[in-house]
Amino acid sequence: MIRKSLILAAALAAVSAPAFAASHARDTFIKEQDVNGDGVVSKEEFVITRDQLFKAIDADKNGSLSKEEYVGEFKARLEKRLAASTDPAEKKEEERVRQMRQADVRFGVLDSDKSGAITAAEFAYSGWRMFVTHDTNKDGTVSAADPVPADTN
Ligand SMILES: [Ca+2]
Ligand SMILES: [Ca+2]
Ligand SMILES: [Ca+2]
Repeated sequence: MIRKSLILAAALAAVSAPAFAASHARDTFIKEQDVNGDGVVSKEEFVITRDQLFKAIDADKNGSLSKEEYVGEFKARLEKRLAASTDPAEKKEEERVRQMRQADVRFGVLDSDKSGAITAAEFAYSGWRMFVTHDTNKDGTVSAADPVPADTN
């Protein structure tokens, strides 16, 4: 029984990503939005996935995202990721605090009219800016062909 779980742990460690590359943000963006799996995110795919994401976060289906909905959805995904991570507990806690602080800041940025909730229009606008940021070669799609700026933060 013990041996079995050790083998499983080793297998899990082997499949987890080794290093944090500079192109990580772009590649994650592609992985999450590339609906048809051709390695390219078209504007159409991006509109579809953003819309799905908005609906998924809007837990009470009132057409806008409250802070609880936005931060709560992020926290759920973060906790899943942290649970799968092999980092030591104190590093996870550090990451948790940092990420949650960023989520808080992001909510404030997304809620551009400071109404206390993110509307579909505000969400679409921020998404569009994200798409444009990743489309560094300005061809209207995001793919591995888009050069990643050296300074990513
Ligand atoms: Ca695609
Ligand atoms: Ca809502
Ligand atoms: Ca591009």
